[in-house]
Amino acid sequence: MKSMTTIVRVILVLAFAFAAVSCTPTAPAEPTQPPAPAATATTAPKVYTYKDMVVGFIQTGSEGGWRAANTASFKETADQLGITLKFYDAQNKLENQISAFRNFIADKDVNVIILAALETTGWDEVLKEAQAAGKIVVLEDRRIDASEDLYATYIGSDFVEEGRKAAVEMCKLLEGSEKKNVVELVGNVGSSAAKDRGQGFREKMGECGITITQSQTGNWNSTEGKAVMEAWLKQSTDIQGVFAQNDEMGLGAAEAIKEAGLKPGTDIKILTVDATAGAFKAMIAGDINTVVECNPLLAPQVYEAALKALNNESLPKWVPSQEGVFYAADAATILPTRKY
Ligand code: GYE
Repeated sequence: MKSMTTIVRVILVLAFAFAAVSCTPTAPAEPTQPPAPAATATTAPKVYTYKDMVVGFIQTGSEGGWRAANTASFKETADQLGITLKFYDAQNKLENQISAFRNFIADKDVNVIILAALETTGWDEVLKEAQAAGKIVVLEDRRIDASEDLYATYIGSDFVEEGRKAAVEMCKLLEGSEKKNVVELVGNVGSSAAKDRGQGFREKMGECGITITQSQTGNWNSTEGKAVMEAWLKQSTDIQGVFAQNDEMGLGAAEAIKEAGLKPGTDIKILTVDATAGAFKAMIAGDINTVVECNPLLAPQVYEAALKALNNESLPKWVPSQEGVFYAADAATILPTRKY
């Protein structure tokens, strides 16, 4: 009997031992770490090239030689770089520029909008819409009164400096003159070019006693420039100089001076801004005395800035153009070297 009891005891011990092994929850093994995720290649941001650029370009219009050269610069450079250019001519109407801006915002293909603004104001809403739509905006030629964080950068001239240069050069032209009455032909009055050139001229004209006796817009064109000058000459011929804010208005003024029986460039000095071929030819003819340069060939700089913005590279908020001054004595030599 004893041995039976022993056997039963052994069996029971063995059974329990077995159960212990199978039920006692083994201390959970170290939780197995989930497999390290495969090293996910971080998705590198796309690097844009010029061929990825689809540009909506809103031009002011086609008011003269400077504008024609500016437009040609954008079309030719786009072809050279393989950029898709959607060009819009606003025909000098601000409402056309605003609607074109919205059309380019709605155009899913357009990733860059370039604007040559007719006026400095009225842009905040469309700029915010463009930003919300993820479109890069670059200003060319004309600056605007809007927050800098609403556009990538502005590529264009320092028009105030152009005005200062104009006054300094007019002082040279009128040196020794008993009177220094100057009349000013202004571009379209809401534009940065007109506002800033006028400001710069007024900053420096006092250095030699220039007085601006008349100031009126000729809207950048020779027809209106001539008509305004004709009206002034009917009032008084006591005018020693003309400050024309662009070449076309200066050429119109020269015509009016001739028709009044006076000699432009001699009886009345003429200074213009832009330095297009027409101004060089007028300097060679003796009708215009001095020209302050304003560079229209901006497309390479603008497209380069737009590409940097597409690739999230930092940009200054303004890239000023480099420009000079040209004199009648040098015009014949320089004209053959000019691109516009
Ligand atoms: O001087 C004039 C054109 O914005 C700098 O616009 C440009 C001006 C230029 O109509 O000829």
